[in-house]
Amino acid sequence: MSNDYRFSFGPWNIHEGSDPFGPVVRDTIEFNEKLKMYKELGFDGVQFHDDDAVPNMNDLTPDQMIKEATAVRKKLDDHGLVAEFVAPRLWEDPRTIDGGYTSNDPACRQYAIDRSKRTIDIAKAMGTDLIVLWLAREGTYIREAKDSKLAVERIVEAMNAMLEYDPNIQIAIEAKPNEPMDHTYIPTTGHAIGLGLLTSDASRVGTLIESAHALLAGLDPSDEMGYALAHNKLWSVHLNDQNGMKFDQDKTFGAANLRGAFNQVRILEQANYAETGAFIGLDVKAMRTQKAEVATMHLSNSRKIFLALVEKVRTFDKKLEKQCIEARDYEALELAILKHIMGI
Ligand code: XUL
Ligand code: MN
Repeated sequence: MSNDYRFSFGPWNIHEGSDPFGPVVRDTIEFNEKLKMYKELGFDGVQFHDDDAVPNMNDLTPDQMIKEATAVRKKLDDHGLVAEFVAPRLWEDPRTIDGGYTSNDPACRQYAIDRSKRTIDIAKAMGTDLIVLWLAREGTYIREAKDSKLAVERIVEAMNAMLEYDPNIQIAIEAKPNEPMDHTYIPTTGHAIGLGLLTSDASRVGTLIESAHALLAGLDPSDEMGYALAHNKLWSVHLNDQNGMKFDQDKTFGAANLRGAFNQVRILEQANYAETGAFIGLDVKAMRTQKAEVATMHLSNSRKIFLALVEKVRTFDKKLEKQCIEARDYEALELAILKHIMGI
């Protein structure tokens, strides 16, 4: 039963270990080498930023860029892999220092929209219609720097340009409340779904929910997922974990809060997420201390924990659950859940 889930991750999830306070601690693994690891680790889908697929995309003509993306698709085919989504990387270019779609500079806003159209070209060439928007710098360090109403309107304008550019693409917003910004304009799932309603085609705007991002917003990831599922708008997930309100940690799924992880799996199971064909993406990061030869364990471990929790969810005594709920005895239900997760 449990093999009905399909798993994905991005090349950035195999990482050299640098952080804001220190340099790399592991050698770079070439993209082609990473591709060989996917199946071995139990993964079928590859998540991309546009320049993960075509690193020099800003220097290429549209035709050259599409040619390179098509070659990447061929490599994926050779490994039995598929591209799950492509996301415009709008936070590294000098023109996106103060955001892309919400920059105060019209030339920078135009760059962000043009770049997003190139992302769509790459996605099409790689055989996917799913575009993920992590609105990294669409926010402020100080409130007075931008107009928050206008900023939302500008994000909508950019999304409309994308939706009009290709009639088949679907945009999944990956909400995150902070980092790198003090505050972002689309911090939660509710904001993302509301934003979709302002666009020219709300039916093509959904969400990708990341566990750590929900936790950084002070919210429960499983309830965020339930909210999106109620709208039929959970189109991907970035499962991981987060130990309290600090920098985005991207820890192994379940490593900080196993019960929280159980509840994320539970809501996905209850909503038959696997049947939608959407992937279980794992946006996890190896600890900096990890030696090169074991620097992919966070990925296979997260997958193993997910599948173990699927079994836990499926084997929980539903009769007991019903009885406890009917009797409003949530203490008994809580103990039963904890004992079941602990295997005692
Ligand atoms: C940022 C984050 C990104 C997105 C992809 O916190 O999670 O890696 O998942 O752009
Ligand atoms: Mn993510």
